Amino acid sequence: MGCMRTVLMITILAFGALVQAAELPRTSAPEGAGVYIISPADGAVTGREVTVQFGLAGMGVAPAGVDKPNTGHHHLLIDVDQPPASNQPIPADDQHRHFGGGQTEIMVELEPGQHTLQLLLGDMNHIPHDPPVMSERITITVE
Ligand SMILES: [Cu+2]
Repeated sequence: MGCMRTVLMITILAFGALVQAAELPRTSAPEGAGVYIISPADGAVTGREVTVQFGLAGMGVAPAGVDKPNTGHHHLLIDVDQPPASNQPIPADDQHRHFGGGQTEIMVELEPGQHTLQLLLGDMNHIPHDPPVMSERITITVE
């Protein structure tokens, strides 16, 4: 058991070094930039089809791949406990949804129960800005 833990620790340390070595250039975010969920409200009780409206202050929305200063595109993190690494492209899966078309409102279908929602802006390459532009994490109950 102790041995397994040591191996795990070494693996984690090695992975950390690898990630650092592969660090990608980041796009800086202007001071005071912020992203927030307009709707639903924190603590809201909703149906299974949830319309999420994205708010952005101090920056503009641009589709993925568009190189324009002080812009980015939205990513919705669903039930994500640990925000993704800030020096790597944001993963793309059911829990990390990309809106590379520049969408500012979307509809998601969620299973009944409690869910958390959080927004994270990404640059043209899907990498979080420096510093990351991330919203508060809200909790909703889907009935
Ligand atoms: Cu993206």
